[in-house]
Amino acid sequence: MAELEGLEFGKSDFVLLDEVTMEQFMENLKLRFEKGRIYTYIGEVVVSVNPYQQMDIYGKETIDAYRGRELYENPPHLYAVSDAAYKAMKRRAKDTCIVISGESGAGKTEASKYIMQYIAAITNPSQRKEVESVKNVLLKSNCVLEAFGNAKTNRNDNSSRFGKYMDINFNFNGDPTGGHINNYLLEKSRVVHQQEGERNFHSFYQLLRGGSQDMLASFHLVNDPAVYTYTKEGAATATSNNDRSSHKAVMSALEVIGFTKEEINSIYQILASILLLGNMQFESDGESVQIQGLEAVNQISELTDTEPDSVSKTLLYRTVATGGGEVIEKGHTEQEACFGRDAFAKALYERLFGWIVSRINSVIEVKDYNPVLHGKNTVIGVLDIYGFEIFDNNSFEQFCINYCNEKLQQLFIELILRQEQGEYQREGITWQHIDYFNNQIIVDLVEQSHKGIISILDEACLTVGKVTDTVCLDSMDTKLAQHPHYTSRKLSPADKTMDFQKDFLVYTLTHFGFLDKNKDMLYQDFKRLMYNSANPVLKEMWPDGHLSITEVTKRPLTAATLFKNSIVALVDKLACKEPYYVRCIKPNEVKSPVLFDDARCEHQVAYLGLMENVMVRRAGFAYRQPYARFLQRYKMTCEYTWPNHLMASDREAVEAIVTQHGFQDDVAYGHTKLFVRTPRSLFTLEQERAALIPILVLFLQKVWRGAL
Ligand code: AD9
Ligand code: MG
Repeated sequence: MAELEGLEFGKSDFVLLDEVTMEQFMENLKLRFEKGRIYTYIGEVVVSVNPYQQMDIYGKETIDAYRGRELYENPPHLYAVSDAAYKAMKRRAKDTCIVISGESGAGKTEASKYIMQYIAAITNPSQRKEVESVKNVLLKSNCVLEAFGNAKTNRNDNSSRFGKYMDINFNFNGDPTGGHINNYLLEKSRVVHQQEGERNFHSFYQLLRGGSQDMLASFHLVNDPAVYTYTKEGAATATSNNDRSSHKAVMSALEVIGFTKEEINSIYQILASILLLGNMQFESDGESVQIQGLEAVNQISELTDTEPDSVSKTLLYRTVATGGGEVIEKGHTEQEACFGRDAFAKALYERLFGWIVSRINSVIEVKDYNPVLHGKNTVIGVLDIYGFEIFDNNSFEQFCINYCNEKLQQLFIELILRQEQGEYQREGITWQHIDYFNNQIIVDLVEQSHKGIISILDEACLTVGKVTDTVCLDSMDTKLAQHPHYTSRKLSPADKTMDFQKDFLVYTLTHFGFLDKNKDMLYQDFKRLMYNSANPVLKEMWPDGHLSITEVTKRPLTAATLFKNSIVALVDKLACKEPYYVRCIKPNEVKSPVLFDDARCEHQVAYLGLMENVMVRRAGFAYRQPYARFLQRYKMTCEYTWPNHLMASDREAVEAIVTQHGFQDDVAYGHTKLFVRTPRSLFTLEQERAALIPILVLFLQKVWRGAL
């Protein structure tokens, strides 16, 4: 591959290392980071190290330099991979996807934004209005989703607390015509509780600090996050985000996307209701429970367009169906009332977020697409999903997040490694087997029916009576004791060394709070209250509120099962596309632009499977094409194959082309396909083909006109 810069910047592709050892890999990664070269390839995979400083590599000139170019013509960059995914989509009508992975704070969300900006910049050269508006909505949606779905954590000031997969649709011209966003498991527990030093979702601070006095007054709010239970923890926490200016940007983004004034107002009314709910206290006189201070009840009923009586009743009672089919109202204990209030606040936020996503989707949805008229509608998917997380206190969310990462790692292994080896074997090409860690076993540990962790959890949640976290964990200890990747919480911390792959999931199981979060219980009465709201936006968010207590399904799917299903669907969606990968690495824990923490980085390189990736890539062939396809594309570059060959087989004809161009040492001949080791060989052919096309067109025009 071309050495585009001097060696003082290290090797631009890890495939070019003298020896594939961890030592050399790390040396190269570190050298490049220190020289400000944050991107390095492994073949077509981009390895990115978070620079923790603004880099001057995303401007218009850089975009122009990468537009339409081949991967190896420029130094490694996200833009090159974006262009490769775009070209594959446009030239070969292939659906492609760009999967961005890495741990929290490694730079995934920033990368996804640069990728989208690149795609926006290189499309729609004729500036068609409809296309510009689609692009604008796609770009603006990031700002809104970050406000409502991101928060400051101890790992990252702008941490995505939801997973995002965005499909961008293209027409036959290669211009974006629309898109669709899927969101995964918003960490809603953050609405009511944050760890020390962390914040609630940005949206709350933006409203309180950036909302006008009039707006705040009409919502019965004051402009100080320290006043509200739900935002108190993060009130004094410094972040690099400016809440006030972000509020303006979000309001304007909402307008650009097409949210109506009423809708925008409803969004902020819901946020205000949540803040007011959080401050609500209950008191018990031993017999019944009361709400302290009824002012908040009136304010919440005003903000949610519901009756004050219904609000207070819902906060204090629940409807239950007795065994005899009788429906009665049961008063909460003080503890139940607090639980109900928090569950309601979390659900309000989660449904608000879900509604915002579907509202954006309704704007960018591809309308009136006629495949006969417009040709195949192709897609580029961009996946930016939360990375591995290990906190001091890990809970259900970390379990889900880490499970999701294991699934994606499995897909990576499957697509890059297994698929590669399988194909060489099928094609009869000599191939040196490479050992890799197959994490199927970990994925099974989590998701297998009946004996996996999710099944055991669900079983515990569905058991009538009191099953505590301890009982559930004991049951796991019994059922999973023999599993090589299961570590009981009873082991002393010293025994729980973090081996790079195997402990990501089991580690999280040592902590509590699983059952409640998995049950994700919300009294049906809250759903009915919201469904009966006179505000159409709110009502729309709670369609299930029309069910009466006797109609409610007794056994709704648990949070873990719902999450598992959504991740399985995501993996299926990715698996049928041509994947491109960005693997992000976080250089240090202190957000420093100059510090390269060797141990932390090596750890990430190991669990991302990058060494295996290099080995496969070195052993393998970068490009492959069925003989007939290759011939079709390049036959014009060889006198023996143009316009038709007279050889015994396509394979022989392809051999003739390869030999004529002198890269026979760079290829292998499979049963049905030609394998090319380095891209340079194909590039030469592409250039020659491009130079010949205008001549051929002229020639054919003359033939048609009868001039020849
Ligand atoms: V999490 O799993 O959502 O918690 P991400 O998404 O991987 O995480 P993010 O993209 O948010 O991390 O990056 C964290 C911070 O690193 C950003 O807020 C920037 O301050 C910084 N960063 C990341 N990438 C770049 C970059 N290419 N240039 C400059 C960057 N700064
Ligand atoms: Mg992120």
